[in-house]
Amino acid sequence: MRKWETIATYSDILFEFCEGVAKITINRPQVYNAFRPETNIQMLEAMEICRERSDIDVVVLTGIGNKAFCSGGDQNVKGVGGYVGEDGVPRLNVLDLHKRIRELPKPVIAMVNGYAIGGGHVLHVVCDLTIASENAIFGQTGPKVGSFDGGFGSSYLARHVGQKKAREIWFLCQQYSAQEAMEMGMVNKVVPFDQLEDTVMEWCAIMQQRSPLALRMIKRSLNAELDGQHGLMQLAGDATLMYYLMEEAQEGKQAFLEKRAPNFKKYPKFP
Ligand code: 2NE
Repeated sequence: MRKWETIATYSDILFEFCEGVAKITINRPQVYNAFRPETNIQMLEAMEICRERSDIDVVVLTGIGNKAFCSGGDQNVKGVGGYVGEDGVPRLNVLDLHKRIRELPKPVIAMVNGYAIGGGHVLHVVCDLTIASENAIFGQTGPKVGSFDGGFGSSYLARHVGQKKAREIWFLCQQYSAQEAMEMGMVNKVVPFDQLEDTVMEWCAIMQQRSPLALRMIKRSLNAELDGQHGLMQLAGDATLMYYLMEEAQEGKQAFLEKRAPNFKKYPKFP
């Protein structure tokens, strides 16, 4: 039996920890785990904790129950200019969550346990890996319900499935089985529902044996190809982190503090 410990308590999500894995579960079953602004604010806060806590190696994103991973934006609170939170302000803050998932220097797995529809489909697309149960259903609804995601939800999707298929998914707004989604290249693995969490945890355990810094750098590198200057900045930031870990960088700082000329000659140059 796996024992999940609560990291923090929220109204819209569960945020739990087990064996180096943080699990964020959208907990709004009455609306098939649709998100409202508060849901995204809570997920953003949880992601920040995942970033800071060095005992968290991998993050899993899922939805409560066996019906839905996430059905996108909560249509009950969609107003003019975005989804309206309890503060009365319309927001599209799920885009901040997309950025946070891509920026997190740790793998994020979408554990898709049912419908991944609309903005819920985009959420799984943005994650690094997707493992789905056999009952999962994938699709976009934007043009059917008066919305679209022209960001990662389309451009990154096209990197997964190709331009023609991405246009089909968005233009027709049809639904696809987990098997079809895997054949298209947007899902890594499909398993029976009762094996979903075990399989996700097995994949997490494998990644936990790998070098965290190597995983971080490969995530940054794969993102950089699509994310332009922002992606390069993230990759370069990590290159700087690695440089700071070297004696050569320490010598520069030390020489400054000791008011002497730095001696960089003693460090090897690689071809
Ligand atoms: C998910 C889907 C296909 C399920 O269909 P079905 O027939 O199995 O269930 P049903 O009865 O439609 O849904 C069950 C309950 O969940 C609520 C429904 O209203 C229903 O409630 P009750 O009638 O039982 O009280 N529900 C489901 N999705 C909801 C939602 N998104 N907001 C509020 N309540 C929801 C089917 O339910 C469906 O198609 N849902 C709508 C999906 C959708 O259009 N989402 C928004 C897309 S736009 C978006 O997410 C977005 C974007 O495009 C760009 C940026 C940000 C967000």
